[in-house]
Order: sequence, then C-alpha cells, then structure tokens
Amino acid sequence: MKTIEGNLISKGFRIALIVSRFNELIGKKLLDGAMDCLLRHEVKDDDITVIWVPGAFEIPLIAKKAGLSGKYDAVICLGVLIRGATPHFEYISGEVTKGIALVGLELNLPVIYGILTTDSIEQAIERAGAKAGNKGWNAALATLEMVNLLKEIN
Ligand code: INI
Repeated sequence: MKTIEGNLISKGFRIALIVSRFNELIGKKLLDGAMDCLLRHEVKDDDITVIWVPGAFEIPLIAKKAGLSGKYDAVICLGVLIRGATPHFEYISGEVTKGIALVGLELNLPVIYGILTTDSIEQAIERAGAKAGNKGWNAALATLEMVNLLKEIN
C-alpha cells in the first residue's frame, strides 16, 4: 500500500494572503492567526504578501490574479461574512465559496478557504482567536499541508 500525505515543512514557501476589509476588526485577527502559523512553520516574512480587498465578494478575482502571477505557492483567502436581516449574506457567501473553489481548480493551486460565515458577530469573534480557536491559523496550516501534498503527488 502506498500512502501519500503532505508534511508541514514549509521553508521557502511563498504565500499570498487575501483579506477582506469588511468586518476588518475580526479579519485582522484571522490574519494574525494565519501569520503566526506561517512564521512558526518557518515561512519567511519576506515571502508573505498580504493583499487587502474591500469585501469578501472581491476575494475570488484577486485570488485568481495572485495565482496567475506565478509568484506564490498558495493563496489563502480570509474574510468574515455575518448574517444580516436580508438574504444578502446568502448571495455573497454562495458566490465567494464557489469562486474560491473555482480559482483553485482552474489554476491547480491551493487556494484556501478561510472565510467565516456566521449568524452573529459573537460567533465570528469566537472563531477569530477566542474559544473556538483561530480559523486563520487553521487555514494557514491547511495551506502548508496542501502545498506539500501537491509536491508529493507530482
Ligand atoms: N462583505 C463581507 O466581507 N462580509 C459581509 O458580511 C458583507 N455583508 O454582510 O454585506 C460583505 N459585503 C460586501 C461585499 O463583500 C462587497 O464588498 C460589496 O458588495 C461590493 O462588491
């Protein structure tokens, strides 16, 4: 039996982080978590590029541009969508989720989904460095494993 899995050795990886300014207070915490994970796995600060976009809806296009540039081994998408009183949340979260998945498949690149979709601001805070951990950190860890996994398969 042959098993293929990605390790977490990450020296020399070049990473783009795309972060939405909407709900910036929480987005910054996701970014802090992701940076902490990358740096502690020996990704160099100079090899990390942070790109801010206005809202989560804008993430897929910029993820595609970053991926197409050939400058990065992976793209991490971070954003915070909080349900409001109208169906707006459903429309945006559906498009963002679909868009991010599509970009990764089109470009053959790990394009990682670090988007919070919550019913309340409290739920978002819990997932950005409080009692439910930091989903930015988790997204970064998944990124490192995926870059290594693709290398293993290739
Ligand atoms: N963008 C977010 O990132 N999170 C939200 O919760 C959100 N809500 O609720 O509206 C949101 N809207 C803005 C959207 O992403 C676009 O930036 C805007 O529609 C311009 O295209």
